[in-house]
Amino acid sequence: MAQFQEVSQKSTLHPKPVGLVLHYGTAGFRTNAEELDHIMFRMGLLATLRSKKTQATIGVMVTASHNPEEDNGVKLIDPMGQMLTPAWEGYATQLANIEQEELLTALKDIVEREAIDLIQEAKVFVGKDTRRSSGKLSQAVLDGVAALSGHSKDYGLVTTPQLHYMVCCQNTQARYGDATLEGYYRKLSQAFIQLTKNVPNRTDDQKHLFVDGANGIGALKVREMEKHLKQELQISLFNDGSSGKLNHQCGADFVKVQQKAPTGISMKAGERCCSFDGDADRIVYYFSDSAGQFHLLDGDKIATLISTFLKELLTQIGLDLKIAVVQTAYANGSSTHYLEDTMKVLVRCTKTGVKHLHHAAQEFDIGVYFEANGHGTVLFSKAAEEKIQQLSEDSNSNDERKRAALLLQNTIDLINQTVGDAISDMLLIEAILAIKGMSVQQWDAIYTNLPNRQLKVKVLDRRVIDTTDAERRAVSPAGLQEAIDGLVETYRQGRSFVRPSGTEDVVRVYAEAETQESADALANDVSLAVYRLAGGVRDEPKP
Ligand code: NG1
Ligand code: ZN
Repeated sequence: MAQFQEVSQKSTLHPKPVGLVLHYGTAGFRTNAEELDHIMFRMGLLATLRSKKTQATIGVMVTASHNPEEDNGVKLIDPMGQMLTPAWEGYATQLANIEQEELLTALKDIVEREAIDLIQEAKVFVGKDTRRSSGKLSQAVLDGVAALSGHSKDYGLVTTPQLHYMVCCQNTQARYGDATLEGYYRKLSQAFIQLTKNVPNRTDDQKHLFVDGANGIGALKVREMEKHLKQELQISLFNDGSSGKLNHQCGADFVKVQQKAPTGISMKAGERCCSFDGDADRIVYYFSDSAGQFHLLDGDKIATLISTFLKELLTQIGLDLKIAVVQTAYANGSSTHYLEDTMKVLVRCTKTGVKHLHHAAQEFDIGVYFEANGHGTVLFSKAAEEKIQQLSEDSNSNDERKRAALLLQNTIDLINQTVGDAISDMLLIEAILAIKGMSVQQWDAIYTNLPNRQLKVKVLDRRVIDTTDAERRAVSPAGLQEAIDGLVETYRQGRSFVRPSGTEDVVRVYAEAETQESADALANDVSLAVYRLAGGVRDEPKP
């Protein structure tokens, strides 16, 4: 095929290190940046094929999210701004691992299997984070697109959710918004200002927020956004990338895992703070109390705040829409109890990985999904959006109903429904706290987290662990689940599960219990069971 001649030539400029094998994992490809040039070129090729197949614009984001600066990675974005369909993840892995001389055959194979018309035009949007390696790697993506005569648009430095948003805007003929950064800032800031404009007596303290930008792209973009917020939100930005290292001792992942404030932020007791991760698709909040104790408000607390707010508005407008919260097994047991028993909200549990949560959330009129680590958003069904819009325009409805419908309407505009978005989530949380007149301490006090612990165990081959029931139970290796059940029974309010990580070569162990000592002990006991029954390597886990 003539179209492949250029691929043949150009691919020699992006050679694959012989023998290197990588998988399109939970969050695309991710590894040391030195090993990624060929992957980027090939993902440019794949995105072009995907664009021809779907007859729509596809996105390619160059980022390694919360990983260290030396790493990089790439994620593909499907037409509606969602993550690449799992059916094509297999092609991505195939293409990534094929040796140089087999590349054309592999491409032809995809073209045939998917019945792709190569004459079809293709368009690919490309974005990158602030890593040193991102410029060169995103150029390799652009080379891949060009090699198959696709058109590309290079957005340069953008957050991951901003690129998802652009792709969705482009493919909905701007019904979702304008596919420009300016359009993104305008849509979100207008919604935020509308939501907060009638809140009485907001003090400067209430308008003030500390933001840890993880020394990454989110810091740059929050600065750009700030101008549009007209002082309705006053941001003190830390870890803005001017001196510190990306994700080093800062960012959402650091704060969540270490359960402590990032370096570089000077916060006084009671002040509201939040941290983004390295590509600004995750956010967590926190504060320290007057006794100096650190309080984390993670994805579970965020989902609780948002779903409570939405449920109250639905009650006010009298719309019977089905709302649900989607979590993973990592959600704190207290959050699940609170949502189900007190809030009477439906809760669903899915496997780890945003695509699973996103998919499950699509089944409801309103699906609020968050991973405990702070990645999440809210999805509204088309029917729900239409009903809410009708009510907000209905001249017969009473003031309270109309006000609630307008609030819901602006809430929909504020949310980036394509994917978790730290900037959009931050504005939504700030708006809800303002409207409810709620302090961060009151938000935190909605429920109390059960003490918990997460550990990692190194094993020879983590694939020996197979799980079921949304990863809450292990079906192999033999005897492991029975061992976990036996251990859990010995702790009050004990719960524990294990699963192979999708992003690191480890088995993750999670445990929660009535006290921190118990949670630590249970996590350690279960780690030991994994070590013994699932082929542990190196030293035995110790308390
Ligand atoms: P793995 O490594 O599969 O546990 C981690 C996070 C996920 C998700 C992905 C992608 C935990 C326990 N796991 O996955 O929630 O965010 O990274 O970034 O936080
Ligand atoms: Zn991220």
